[in-house]
Amino acid sequence: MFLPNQPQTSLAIFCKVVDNYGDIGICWRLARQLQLEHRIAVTLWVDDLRSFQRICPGLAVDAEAQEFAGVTVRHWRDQEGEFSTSEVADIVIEFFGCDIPPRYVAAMAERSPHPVWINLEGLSAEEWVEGCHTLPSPHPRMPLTKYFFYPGFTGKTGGLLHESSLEEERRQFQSNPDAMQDFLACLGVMPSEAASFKISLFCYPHAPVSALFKAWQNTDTAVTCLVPEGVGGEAVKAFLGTEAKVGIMRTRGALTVRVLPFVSQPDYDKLLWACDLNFVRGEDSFVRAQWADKPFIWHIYPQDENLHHKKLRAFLTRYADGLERLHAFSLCWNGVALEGNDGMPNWPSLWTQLQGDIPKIALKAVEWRHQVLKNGDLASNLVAFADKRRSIPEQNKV
Ligand code: TRH
Repeated sequence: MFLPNQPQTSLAIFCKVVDNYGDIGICWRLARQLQLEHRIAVTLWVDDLRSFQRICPGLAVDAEAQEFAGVTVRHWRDQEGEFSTSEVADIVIEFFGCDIPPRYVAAMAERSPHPVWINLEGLSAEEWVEGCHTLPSPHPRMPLTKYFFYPGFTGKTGGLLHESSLEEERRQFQSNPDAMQDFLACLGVMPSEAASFKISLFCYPHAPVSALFKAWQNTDTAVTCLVPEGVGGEAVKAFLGTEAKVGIMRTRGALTVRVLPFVSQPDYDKLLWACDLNFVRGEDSFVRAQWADKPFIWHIYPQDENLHHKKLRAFLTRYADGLERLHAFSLCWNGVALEGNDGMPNWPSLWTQLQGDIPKIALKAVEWRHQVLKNGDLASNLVAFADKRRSIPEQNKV
């Protein structure tokens, strides 16, 4: 909550890029929203500026500190930094339980009042999340308590990242065919491709892309698949018959595949809004697809012992209830064998059935967005939680 006569709240986010772009994608989105909508002075500590620059083209990769879009971005080089209590923020967020520098934690313990310390966890639709959301975890040696904060799909979680201007921006864009056509044209998409059934493809390397391309190639509906450079690996290269560089495209049968550049996050939203079906992955693009009012297929981030299959099923149970064909297609896309059918998936049939349900799935997409937004957005819920903790006198804090 921002009150004009109060000193500006400070907040630090520590982000360790595990791999890919989701960690920094989520932290960057959160940092910008906290600064813009909650007037919080945000410092974002990131270890891998090169990954960051991929989704934020204007960022310098060799700067120790830089101001970018109202956020102070600090290069988190190692665990050796020295920190004074005055450098410690009012609210400290560690993303995905990354280990923040020990001397920063020590300064947190010396600072009065102690900062609100939050561990922002990954997104899951599993039931257990509700029981863990905002649980306190007292530090074993210092007078500090860390709180677990879980994003989620219900009112008993922290909700999902969603900027207050997003709906209006999307509505304006989707109600303006010229704007959509111009946007796609800027990415090199030809009018004939823009007029076809457009699919954006963002998945992990192990996705069964070749099999799906074959199914799309042999249908009677013209399909244009827009794939960011570096995604879809060998399958895209094989279809194109050459290196999958930006601007390369090829048509075989009913399928045209075009390689796009990796674009900024706001432009990636526009791509999702302009397409008819979106294949997304991980966490952030998965959430952005849920705000696009378009059907989407999720490629979940793989985990050992197929732990991710449980997460996938938990989400499909909530989202694809009554949409059996979406459910079946999503399981096969993630390598989960369908009940009683442990052979290779029949992609032409899976695609034909999914295609037949697109109108129904599109209606569900709109309904789902309204349902999830009722829980409030992650940034606002997190600020409200932190404000509540800060209003409790030190001696009464857990
Ligand atoms: O890149 P990811 O696979 O990141 C993953 C997941 O977040 C996963 O949950 C996490 O455990 C793992 O990292 C370590 O997928 P994700 O989450 O969709 O993040 C991609 C980001 O890239 C997202 O913010 C959207 C952004 N993006 C662009 O900005 N421009 C683009 O052109 C594309 C394709 C993506």
